[in-house]
Amino acid sequence: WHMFWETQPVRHYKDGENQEQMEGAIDVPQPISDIKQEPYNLPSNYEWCVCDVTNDRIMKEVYALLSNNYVEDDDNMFRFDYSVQFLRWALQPPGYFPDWHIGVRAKASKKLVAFITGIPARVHVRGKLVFMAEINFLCIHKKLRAKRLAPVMIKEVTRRVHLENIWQATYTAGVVLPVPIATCQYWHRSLNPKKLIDVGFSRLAPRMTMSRTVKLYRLPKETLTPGFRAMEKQDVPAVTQLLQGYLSQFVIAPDFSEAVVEYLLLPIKNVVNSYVIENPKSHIITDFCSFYTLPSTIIDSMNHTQLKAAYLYYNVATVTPLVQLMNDILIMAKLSNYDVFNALDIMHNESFLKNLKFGPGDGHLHYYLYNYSLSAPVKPLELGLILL
Ligand code: YNC
Ligand code: MG
Repeated sequence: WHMFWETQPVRHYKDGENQEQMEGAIDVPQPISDIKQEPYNLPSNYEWCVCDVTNDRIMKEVYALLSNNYVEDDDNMFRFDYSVQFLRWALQPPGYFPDWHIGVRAKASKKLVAFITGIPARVHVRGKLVFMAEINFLCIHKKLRAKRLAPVMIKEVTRRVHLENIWQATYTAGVVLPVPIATCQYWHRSLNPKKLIDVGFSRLAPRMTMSRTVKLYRLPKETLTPGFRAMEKQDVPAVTQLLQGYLSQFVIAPDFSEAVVEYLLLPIKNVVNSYVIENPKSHIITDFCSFYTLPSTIIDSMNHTQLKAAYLYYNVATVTPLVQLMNDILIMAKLSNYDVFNALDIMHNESFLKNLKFGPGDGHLHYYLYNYSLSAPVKPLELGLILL
């Protein structure tokens, strides 16, 4: 029973699986003038604020909230440690709305106790272009949990999205809510097996010694594909073309303009790494791959405080075999001292995961749409969208 979600324009379990579903918006847009003009009411000791992500002092508060209270794994051993730089990058794409970065403060102390964000995105859904909000970083301080604050925050971000005449949203979560459009799994590729075993992220396989394990995951000292190099600004048109061509085959995929590609995919140290293959003779850009940096805090460890993780982001292989491209990106991550490389089983990732010694993780990532019903659920390999 979902007291809040029952009231929202999302698919519900009672809708019935056998019954054929319509595809498209669940509720029609309202006239903007009918949208509530004032924010929703918070419990009387709390107040709304806008978190200006360009402000260092405010970003320190956001970082403190998230690094202590955001997503943990099921065993509470690791917690996401999004950096300030990363949050700035994730929250200011072209056309972003500053007032979709919403905080809640205690009235008396002004302490930041909760956060939720939205950014605008154009997403293709089975060939239709839909303007959406991507909702992320919903976080409530551990001491304020289970007080029904989350529904108020979700309603408030929804109100602000509606005021921009946007009626659909997408989000991912580790928890099951009504109703996932797809359920994916993370796979992990050890780069620094000794540390991963030391901190309890992975275990020594039966009948394996540490030295055999280290050898198993060893990677070459340099990339193998001729013409592999970091993406540069001049590559933006070619990379945009590659992505548009490749992503059009998926049921759900972002609509990438050159402006968005330049913003999201040009390398930023410790935030996003992107590479192209430039054919040494023709100088044509034939392939592209990228990852983002999201460390986790190791909650109770003696020797280590942080796990340095790379997450596979967008890739396009047109000439180089995908498995070879992915081997090169693993090599780059290893050379940059990452401990682990993570990838979802979306797009064509299944084709290389086992080959490149990724192992399945526990825990799932569920994808959702708000106010949009699909006529059929989507398989992970039909997903072309990655949220940060
Ligand atoms: C969640 N992750 O089911 P019912 S992911 C959505 N996403 O409602 P309370 C969630 N809803 O079931 P707490 C949710 N988790 O009664 C819980 N809920 O209908 C629902 N964790 O509220 C839940 N971050 O305030 C229930 O719960 C209701 O105090 C209960 O707060 C929840 O960013 C939370 O995992 C998650 O900080 C904030 O546990 C808290 O427990 C926390 O009593 C650690 O809430 C961090 C964490 C979530 C990461 C994410 C995506 C969020 C999507 C939100 C939905 C967006 C909808 C679209 C809006 C725009 C629409 C347009 C147009
Ligand atoms: Mg609460």
